[in-house]
Amino acid sequence: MALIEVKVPDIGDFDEVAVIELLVKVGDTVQAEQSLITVESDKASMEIPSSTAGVVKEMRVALGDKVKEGSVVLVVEAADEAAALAPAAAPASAAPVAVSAPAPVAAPVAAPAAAAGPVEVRVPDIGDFKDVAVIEVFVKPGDTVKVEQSLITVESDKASMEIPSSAAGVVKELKVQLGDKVNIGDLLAILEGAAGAPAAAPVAAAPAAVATAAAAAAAPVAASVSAPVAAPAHNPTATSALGLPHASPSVRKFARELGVPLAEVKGSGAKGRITQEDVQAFTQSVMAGAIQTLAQAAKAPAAAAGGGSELGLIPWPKVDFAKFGPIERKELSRIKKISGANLLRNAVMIPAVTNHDDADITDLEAFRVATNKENEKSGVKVTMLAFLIKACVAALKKFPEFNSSLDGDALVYKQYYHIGFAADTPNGLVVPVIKDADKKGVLQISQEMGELAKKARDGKLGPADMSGATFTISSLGGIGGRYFTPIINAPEVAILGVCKSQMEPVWDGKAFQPRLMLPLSLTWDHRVIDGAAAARFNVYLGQILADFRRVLL
Ligand code: CAO
Repeated sequence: MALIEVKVPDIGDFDEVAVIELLVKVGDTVQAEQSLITVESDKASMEIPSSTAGVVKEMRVALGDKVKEGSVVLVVEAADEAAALAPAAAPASAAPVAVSAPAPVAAPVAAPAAAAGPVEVRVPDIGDFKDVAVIEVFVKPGDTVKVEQSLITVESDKASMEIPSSAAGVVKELKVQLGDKVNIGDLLAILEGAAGAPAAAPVAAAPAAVATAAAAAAAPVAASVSAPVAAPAHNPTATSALGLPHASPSVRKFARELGVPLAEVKGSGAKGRITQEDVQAFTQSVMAGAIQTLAQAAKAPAAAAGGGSELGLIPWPKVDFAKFGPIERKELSRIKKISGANLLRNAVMIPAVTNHDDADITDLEAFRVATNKENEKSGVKVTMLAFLIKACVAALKKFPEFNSSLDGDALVYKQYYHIGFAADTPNGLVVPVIKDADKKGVLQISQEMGELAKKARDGKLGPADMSGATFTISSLGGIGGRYFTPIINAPEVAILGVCKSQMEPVWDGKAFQPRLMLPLSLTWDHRVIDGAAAARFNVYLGQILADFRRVLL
């Protein structure tokens, strides 16, 4: 087994570049062409691949080291003799990925020289890689650019580089936009008024050639081998003006996939370089901050009424309504302020979905009417809502996750069935709770509901009357409508909306029959419940309402 020194290949005529990432460590098995380290200049970064396959025996570079062509990166125990021979025979084969040996002399750049007319700026020879993506565009039509000023950044999965202008002038037309894929020779921009551009401008054919005209002219091939890395440090205006965040191509790619703006990420690496961990930490902090913001917005009643800046939204429109006609201004009731803040939090924080269905309550309504007739003297009116509460309890028992609450990463299954019902009062919406509905009959529930609804209307409900619900029903049946999308009453995970029943023709397989159909709208928390479970819940609820004997099964 031969020990092979893997060296930095020919990366152009620049002196030294900094090692900004170590991608392997001692003991790792590497493949030929696998990236070993990332190096970076002020204009570009690139990954240096291995010239051979084998096991890493020794690292010869550390973060922050400066390397140049010929510097030993690491020592590899070659996988086999053939592989061991390869790099010895051709060390330069490990040219930095994607920037191998572009030849500026071949670059099809229109020579701007001192031309006064339109000048075409094209993608220079950027090596043997194709279809690189434009990830940054620094100029726009109307901008005045100098020779060597960066126009765009392109990026492959292994390297990113800025493409400088080969001429000076005013950008008349920009021929690329973000996301475009470009290749050598593609037209980038048309410049006008290029008079005064340096006569030596053709050397800008390759990005590296911006180093110096004289140097490039003297040693064109070497100068352009690692074109972007060879880009000069003597273009500080462009760099600082652009303020590009320092990050390797893979980190840039990672950030782009997550939609993280690198400019806002604080780098923890050498000289503020952004690492993958920094991008991850940024994402986590943004998520945590967003959730906290939502919670704060929900807590503060004022946020419910306006603002929106807490959520990064545009401000609430401020309109002088009196301009359009007479108005009267009334403060929101205390209940409306409190319920508004809760509704906002629940609407924003719960990934809620609503399923709509119909239940055939023809027989149930006939039974309810008959029961009320029999009990006329008792003074207790049996309501449809009381039957719905009993039916829901049966469905909650069959589908226990609907009777649960989220607690961090756990689900708390409640073994009691306290059912809240939305009650409309002159001061706003309140939700009194029927406790232990599973242990009570429809008559008792009807009676308690009547009492609680009266207390609600009189503004006499206490906290105990409104706490502990495991599931809520919101019935608009006495009013009208077909379906609606109720908002879950957190920390519950589902709510049933009920609208007005009506006679409908229902096909029984032979003929249409007039049936009393009750519209149901079940809203559920998708973090806890799946769509199929919600559909099953509704179907089962409908079956029970159609025939309560099913509860006994
Ligand atoms: N379909 C058809 N008719 C219905 C019905 C339904 N689903 N539900 C009730 N009705 C009828 C009843 O038969 C009754 O008619 P009669 O007066 O002819 O007997 C009438 O509507 C009133 O019904 P009820 O006395 O049984 O009252 P209720 O149970 O429907 O409602 C309560 C009680 C407290 C829920 C109700 O007063 C209320 O506040 N509803 C509004 C709830 C609400 O605001 N929800 C929205 C929340 S989201 O903003």
